[in-house]
Amino acid sequence: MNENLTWLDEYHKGSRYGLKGKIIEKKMSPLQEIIVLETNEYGRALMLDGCWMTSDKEEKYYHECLVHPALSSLQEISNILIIGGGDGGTARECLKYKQVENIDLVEIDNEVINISKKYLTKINNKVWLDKRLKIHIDDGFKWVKNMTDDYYDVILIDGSDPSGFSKGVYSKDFYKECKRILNNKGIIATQSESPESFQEQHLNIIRSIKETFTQVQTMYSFVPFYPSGIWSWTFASDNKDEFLKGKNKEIDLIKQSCDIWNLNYQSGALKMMPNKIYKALLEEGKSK
Ligand code: SPD
Repeated sequence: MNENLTWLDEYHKGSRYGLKGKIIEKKMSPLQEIIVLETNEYGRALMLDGCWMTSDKEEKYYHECLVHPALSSLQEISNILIIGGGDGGTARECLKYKQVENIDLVEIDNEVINISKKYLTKINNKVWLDKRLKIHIDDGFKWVKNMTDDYYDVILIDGSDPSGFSKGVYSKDFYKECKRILNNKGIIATQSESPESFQEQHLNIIRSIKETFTQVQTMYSFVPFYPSGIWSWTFASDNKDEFLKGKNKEIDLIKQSCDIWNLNYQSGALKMMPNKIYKALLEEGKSK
């Protein structure tokens, strides 16, 4: 590929994060602009409303870190809820666990699913054929509000940055509903933005989750082309015994299948909270 190459950038607070390639899809859905870029170095990359979501090359840094700390924790996992995740990467990682019986993937934008099915086949190959995966085109907050108590073992929030229609799934009211529909051993995992380029959003997510659950931990790692590169995932539960301790029986096979995640990586990443974030949270704790 060497013709018609163009730079496509995410602009964020006076910086820009770009990839060079060829635009192979660009359309407006009723909710947002969707672009797929074909690149030499990063493979195919998905941008929603000017923000990078995923690419063939770096997606495992993100999806493995969102999914495996939570799923590898629990001895039994049958029912999973994914909010967002229309590119299929999060579902792919969950489906690796043979004991998983049902995944409800609730994506607000049908076009993201259609375009991901057509172009992001390296990320989601075969995922859509797995009968355990049920796709629901719906608003995540509405879905959670209408769900019966104690239903899910794991809830994974794989949304865009918290603004516009995504904002609701990062709110305290939303986390309260998640707690209600998780069973008593259940774990919630959410992408929790960057401690550097989205510091306020990052702190707000952790604060709201800490007000809702007794066990909360944040893991830090890299997603190379997201603003500033450093990213985070926050995990929470009311079950101390099976929280981030790697008790799932399928863990050895899962480790072999991963490019990024393993329990060592996880335990290092769980100790990476930048001191300014640690101090900000500590000060708030003291003032309560
Ligand atoms: N700034 C980008 C945040 C995007 C988080 N979700 C990415 C979706 C990948 N499945």
